[in-house]
Amino acid sequence: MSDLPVHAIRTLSDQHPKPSHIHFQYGTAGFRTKGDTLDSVMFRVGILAGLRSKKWDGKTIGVMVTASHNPEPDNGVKLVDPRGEMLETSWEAHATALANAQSTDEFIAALDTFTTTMKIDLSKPAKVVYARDTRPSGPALVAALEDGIKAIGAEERDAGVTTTPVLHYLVRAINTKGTKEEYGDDSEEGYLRKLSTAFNKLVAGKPSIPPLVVDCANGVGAKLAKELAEYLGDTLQLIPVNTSTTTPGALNNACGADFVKTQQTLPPSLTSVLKPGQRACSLDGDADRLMYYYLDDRGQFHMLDGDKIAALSAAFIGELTKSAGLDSQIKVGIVQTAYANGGSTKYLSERLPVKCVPTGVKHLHHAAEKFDVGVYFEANGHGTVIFSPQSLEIISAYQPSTPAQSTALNHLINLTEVINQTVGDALSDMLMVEAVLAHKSYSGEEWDSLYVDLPNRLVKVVVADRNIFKTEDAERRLVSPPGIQAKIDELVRRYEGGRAFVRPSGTEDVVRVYAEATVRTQADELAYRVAGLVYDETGGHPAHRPLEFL
Ligand code: NG1
Ligand code: ZN
Repeated sequence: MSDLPVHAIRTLSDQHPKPSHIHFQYGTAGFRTKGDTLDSVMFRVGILAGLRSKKWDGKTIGVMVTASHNPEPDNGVKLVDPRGEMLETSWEAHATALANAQSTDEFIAALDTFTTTMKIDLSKPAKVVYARDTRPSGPALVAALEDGIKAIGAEERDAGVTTTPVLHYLVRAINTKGTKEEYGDDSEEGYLRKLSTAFNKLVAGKPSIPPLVVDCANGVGAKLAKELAEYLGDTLQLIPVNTSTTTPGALNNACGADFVKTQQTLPPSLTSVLKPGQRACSLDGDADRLMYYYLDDRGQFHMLDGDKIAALSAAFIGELTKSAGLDSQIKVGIVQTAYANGGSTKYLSERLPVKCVPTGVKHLHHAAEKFDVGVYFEANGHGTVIFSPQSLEIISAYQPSTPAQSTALNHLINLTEVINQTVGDALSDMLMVEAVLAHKSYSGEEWDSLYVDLPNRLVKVVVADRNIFKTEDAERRLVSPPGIQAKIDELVRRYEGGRAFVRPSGTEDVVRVYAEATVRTQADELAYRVAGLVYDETGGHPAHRPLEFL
């Protein structure tokens, strides 16, 4: 076993001192906070990525620099494991501990203990691939990351400015190169070619698809959407809007998937673009979330969120496995969180197995792995479909006995290629949705009518200490602070079709309150009553008492 390259780490670590007053936390979305405080975190993540690669015997580890749907001054970083999936949960605490060592000496001591207890063989090779979104703080943060990668002696590959899902794709493609599980060519072009080829095959022979407006949130999705449009050619015309990636403050501002989901309205920039009946979709700042919507004949806005995407795609996959004659061997299941609309849960659970898990894609992904085909989406549009290795083997070995079965089987195979199975991917999900709509000859309106969403409202409460909030039952009930859940239950009982829950956010220093009810005004009222209750019971910040809608 060789030793840590202490000299290199010390010299470079001194150039990336930790701000003494900040406590960093590797949460559901990695480290995420103001971009100008993250220099030391980036350096240390570079080292950690190298160590993770050594632990995996030199397999490539990914690092993505982004703060997703957050405003421009924020930034963040997350690690990607060798199969393109999120960092194994047990390492989150190690990442947090290393990021919080106060000095270079403390950091080196922590690294020493860490490598010894984790039995990391430092003589192993290490490889790290990294990318960033379009945020102005990105280049400096990447430079700090590169110093970390250098300090641990890892081999680096800069994937430049690209989306989170492309980085996940690259990691999987690099690590499966030359194996029977080869995922695709390890380049952005390889990704675009893989998705567009599968899509073009899926919709071949279908009536022409009307053009699709794509709101790129003024983020990195703009670059990929434009490139994808070239690959798709006439098969699907994309109309990218909100593509101003260099305009200060434009990123995720009054546009993008998070704006659409939380405001439940059209981005103002699309008012003059979108015609009645036309579909549009919004990506978030790193293009891993997707929201669809359309305006009806009266110009009224209708949102097609992650739950609607899950319902549409699960039904289609179910139909294909049936037509292919594979329905007895391949079962489709759905994974949701408590934020899934009650309308969707009712509709889906009458048809398929549905599992509810705590918020955070890692929980959804792991639960989805237990199904032959696991369809998982958060209501906010983050999700994907994963096929188990056994299902993929069944599909590839299957001998169809009729032409109809053969056609369905080919569609199923192409679907596995169009879907980015490593992680939620807005552009890949968009192609999946468009393929299903084309197959079913659905307009936005027909898709929307699968089930009716219950009116709902999401509110934030700024409290003195969100860490006192503890939940159970997949976050649907509060166990701490004691007594509040009973009061919430009491409130919920007064509203027809009422449901509400409270949980601490994993990405912001707030507590979130969700409520739904049969009638819009009641959903709003319930949300603000519960928020007021949480505030009053736990000493919320005086400036933030949630009274706006009462
Ligand atoms: P928090 O801040 O823990 O609610 C938010 C989203 C999650 C997930 C993460 C990661 C909601 C209500 N919450 O988590 O679903 O996407 O961000 O980005 O949408
Ligand atoms: Zn995102």
